[in-house]
This record gives sequence, structure tokens and C-alpha cells, in this order.
Amino acid sequence: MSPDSASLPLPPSPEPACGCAAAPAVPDWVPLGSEHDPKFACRVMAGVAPDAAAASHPQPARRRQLSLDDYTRGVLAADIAILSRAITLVESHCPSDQALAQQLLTRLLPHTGRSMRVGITGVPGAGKSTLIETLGCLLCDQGHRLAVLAVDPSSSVSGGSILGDKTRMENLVRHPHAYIRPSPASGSLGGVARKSRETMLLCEAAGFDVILVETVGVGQNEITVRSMVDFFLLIMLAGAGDELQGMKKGVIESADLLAVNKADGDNIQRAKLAAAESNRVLSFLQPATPGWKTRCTTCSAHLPASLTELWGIIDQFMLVTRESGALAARRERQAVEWMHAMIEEELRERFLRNPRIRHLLPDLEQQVASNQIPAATAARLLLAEEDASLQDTRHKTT
Ligand SMILES: Nc1nc2c(ncn2[C@@H]2O[C@H](COP(=O)(O)OP(=O)(O)OP(=O)(O)O)[C@@H](O)[C@H]2O)c(=O)[nH]1
Ligand SMILES: [Mg+2]
Repeated sequence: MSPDSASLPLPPSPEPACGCAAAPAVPDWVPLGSEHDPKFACRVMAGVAPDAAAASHPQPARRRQLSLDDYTRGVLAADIAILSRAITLVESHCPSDQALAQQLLTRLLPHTGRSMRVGITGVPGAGKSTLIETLGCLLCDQGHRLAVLAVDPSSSVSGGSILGDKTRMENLVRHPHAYIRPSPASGSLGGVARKSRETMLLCEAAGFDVILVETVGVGQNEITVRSMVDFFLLIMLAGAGDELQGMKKGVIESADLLAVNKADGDNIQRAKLAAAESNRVLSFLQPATPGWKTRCTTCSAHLPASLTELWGIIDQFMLVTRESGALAARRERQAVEWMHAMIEEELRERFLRNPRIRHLLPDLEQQVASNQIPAATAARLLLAEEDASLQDTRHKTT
């Protein structure tokens, strides 16, 4: 008890205002007669009848649970409310939701694959969202149905680019042919990317024929997005003439097109010079897609004609790779890689959920950190523990 509370006399018990319980029942642990003892800082209040509480805080009406058939029909009928709920289902961590989501995806799989899947990356502030807004409106006006997804695990911490997207895509948000879905609110990059990929499949089943995936160019992100799209666009800014030097070679090599953005006003000349410089560098690199020469162009969200031109290049890419079979081969490879990624993720999760591993892990981490045992030895010890635990489980079940 704090000295303050000891010195304060307790106020008299209030009269019950609701008229529901005249004298509240006193729990066993309250010393007898303590209501008037200033040394006992506890007061028992009258309860509130459930009806009265419900009346003052009306509960929101529970949404009807959707069946697998409801979800399937709704998504295929391009019902946006149901599509959004299906995406929420895919993003859910609850095992029963996950099982239903997988059944739904299995059903919808024959209706997927008919869109152009385009990934857009670039450093923060390169102008990706603004470009998507302008390009997206152009595409929707031409009759395309566009879904915009974002892969940005950092957004859960910073609110960062996703918050920006909401304001920077204000015209697109209102377009009846567009659907914008921010990235899942939390999770590891692997988890976020898995959900984005499944979201992409749902959008395809709902008839969206262009999917744009925006990601922030920080390390692993682009590589993950590259593994789920047909075409990968790297947005750059004209800098001091050595734009490509600060960028990871892997990112440039995985792009199908580089675009020096904000090529407007008095920046046009600098952007053109930067693009020429990038084209020189690109001539020494392996192209990301067989049969397609990666090049660098310029564009600006303020000049819609430059974006029409940019989309023309993407259209051309789809045509060429569809004919050559490179597109189909890429998608097949991506699906198989996806399966392997899923296996790795699931095995890792199961491993880390095992109570015996969880018990051993902190100590082994400590020993590895202080150089007492090699990391590989610790890993083997943990894997041996996992084997032993699996065997124990088998013995118990037989
Ligand atoms: N001059 C000019 N400014 C642009 C252009 N595109 C975007 N901007 C400005 O650049 C700033 C950043 O644009 P965003 O579209 O938010 O950039 P982003 O790449 O999506 O940024 P993150 O999502 O934070 O990674 C904004 O202030 C835009 O108004 C352009 O084509 N020309
Ligand atoms: Mg953005």
C-alpha cells in the first residue's frame, strides 16, 4: 500500500445508480468491516447488470461467416467485399482460416494466371506510388482492371510508404476498375511475401488483368518480389551520374527495365544522361530474362505520354516472352520455387515451435555468441534434439 493511500480516508460506498444490485457481495479476501478502514485501499463496487452494459455499448453486428462456396462464388464474381474478406482470410494466422484459405486457393487456381504481373521497385521516394497512380489511371481508362499490392514488411513498424500510398493514389483509389491492397500488417518478409503472392492469385481469380506489386528497394524485398512477377521494373533517380554504383548488382541484374524517373522540368537532361550511363553499364550485364534486352529509359508521372511509352515496353515484353515460352517457363519455375520456400518456412516454424527446442535454444545461442561452441555444432545439437523428440512422439503413438 502506498503511503498516500494509507493516509486517505475512503469515500463512502456510492449508492447503486443502476438499481441492479443494492449491496454488492463482498469477496472472501476482503477483511470484515474494511469498508471504513482507511488502511485498506480496496472498495467493492456494485456490478452493472449485463443488459444495461449492452445498452450503453451496443456490440457491432457480427459478420456472417462465409463458407468455402460463398468465398469461391464471390471472388469469381469479382465481388470486392468478398475478395477483401478472402484476402483477410489468406492473411490470417489462425489455423482454421489458413486451412480454409488453402481450400479456396486450390479451387481458384484454374482461374488464375491470366494477368500481367509487374513488380515495381526503387529507393524510397523514387516516385513509385505516384507513377502507379498515373499509370494505373491510364490503364483503367483503357479498360484494364488493375490490382495494386504492396510488399513492405517495414510498414507495420513505420507506417511508412503504405500510409503515403493511401494519399498518393487518391484518384486510383476511387477508380471503379482499381483495387488497392496495402501489405499485410505484420510479419516477416517471407510471411508478408507469401501472403502477397496468394493475394495476387485471388485478384487474378477476381478478373484483374494487371497486377502491380510495389516494393521498397531495401535488400531482400526485391528478390522476393522478383520471384512472383513476370516483369520487374526498377525506378531510379538521376543523381551525380553514378546512379548504379550504390545499387546492388543483383537488383539491377534482376530488372527487365530501368527507368530514370522525374524526368520533367529542368531535370529532363540529367535524367537522359543518367539513362545513357545506365545503358552503358547494362550492356555488360546478363539480362534477367532470356531473349529480352534490359534497357534504361526515362519517365515522369507528370508526363502521362512517358508512362504510355513505358507501358508499351512492358506490353512488348509480354508478347515476346509469351511467344518464346520464357514467360511460361518463368511461371513454372516460380511455382516450384514457391513450394520449396513454403516447405522451408513450415519446417522452420515447426522446429521453433517444438518445446524441447525452445528450451535449449537460448542457452545455445548464448554459447555461440560467446564463442564457446561453433554455430554448426549448436545447429546439429538442436537438430538431433528435434530427431529425438520426433522419435519419442512416434514411440508414444505406437
Ligand atoms: N517532379 C516529379 N516529382 C515526382 C514524380 N513522381 C513522384 N514525385 C514526387 O516524389 C515524392 C515521392 O513520391 P512517391 O511516389 O511517394 O515515392 P515512392 O517511391 O512511392 O516512395 P516510398 O513508397 O516511400 O518508397 C513525392 O513528393 C512526389 O510528389 C515525378 O514524376 N516528377
Ligand atoms: Mg510508395
